[in-house]
Amino acid sequence: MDTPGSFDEKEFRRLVRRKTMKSFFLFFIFIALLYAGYSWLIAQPKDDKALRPFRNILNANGSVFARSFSSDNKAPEYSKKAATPRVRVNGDAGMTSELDQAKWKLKLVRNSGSSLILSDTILISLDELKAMPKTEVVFNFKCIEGWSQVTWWGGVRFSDFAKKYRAGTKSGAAPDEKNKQEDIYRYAGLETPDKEYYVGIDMPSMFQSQTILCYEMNGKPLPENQGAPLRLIIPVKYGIKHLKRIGTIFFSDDPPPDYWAKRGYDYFAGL
Ligand SMILES: Nc1nc2c(c(=O)[nH]1)N[C@H]1C(S)=C(S)[C@@H](COP(=O)(O)O)O[C@H]1N2
Ligand SMILES: [Mo]
Repeated sequence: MDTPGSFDEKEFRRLVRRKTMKSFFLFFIFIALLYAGYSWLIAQPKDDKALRPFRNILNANGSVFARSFSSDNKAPEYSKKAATPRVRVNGDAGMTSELDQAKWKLKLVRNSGSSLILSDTILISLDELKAMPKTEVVFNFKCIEGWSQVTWWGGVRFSDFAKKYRAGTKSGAAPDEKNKQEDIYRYAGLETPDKEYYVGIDMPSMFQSQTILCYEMNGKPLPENQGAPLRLIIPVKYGIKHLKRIGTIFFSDDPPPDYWAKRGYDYFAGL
């Protein structure tokens, strides 16, 4: 710098000024774009509590996962010894009203198979379900709140149940490998007896071999706060879908209303 002529201070200042102006200009454009984008976003209508662009992203993710879902894929299973003896109790929506456990029966709304009668509802007792083959599953139960625990459940495999009671098809035929794809409803809906908690679940997940209508936990009758007399255990889904205290099961080609999806969460909620 002490060599005369090697440093033109004027030129240097001009350069610095130009760069500074450019940076400021870009900075303001950036802020303006950010502001415009944010204003646009928060002005969007909401779809079940989630802003529409976010809901669209959730649904797009959901359909990608639904398409790549295979009923042959299993959630990892653990040994019974790995199951925690103290199972967390979480969520009591639809569980606060009185329920006479002895009088309880499962309401199954199915298609009669006749075009004259749209649906017939049958009542199924817990004893009838217990008389069916029992399936047990030990898996890592995950809640969207961020906790998880290895838990052990027992009950009737949903696919066995659907076959026996000819549920989930439009023709009223027992669902098995021979069904035509169009004959199987796209969704199952489950709700508590008081209808305060309800979930909608895609049928491939319902028919997955680890999905059970559950009446046992840790080899003992299901405690009331864990959903007695009957709850859903569906290891391919997050906790929100494991509805406790099932009152009614029905089927539909449209997605049934879902308690947490209405409150802004992902409908598919797969793991
Ligand atoms: N009826 C009913 N079922 C429910 C809920 C609820 O609030 N009501 N909460 C869900 C949520 S968010 C979780 S994580 C699990 C918790 O099951 P647990 O209490 O057996 O741990 O239940 C699910 N099933
Ligand atoms: Mo949860």
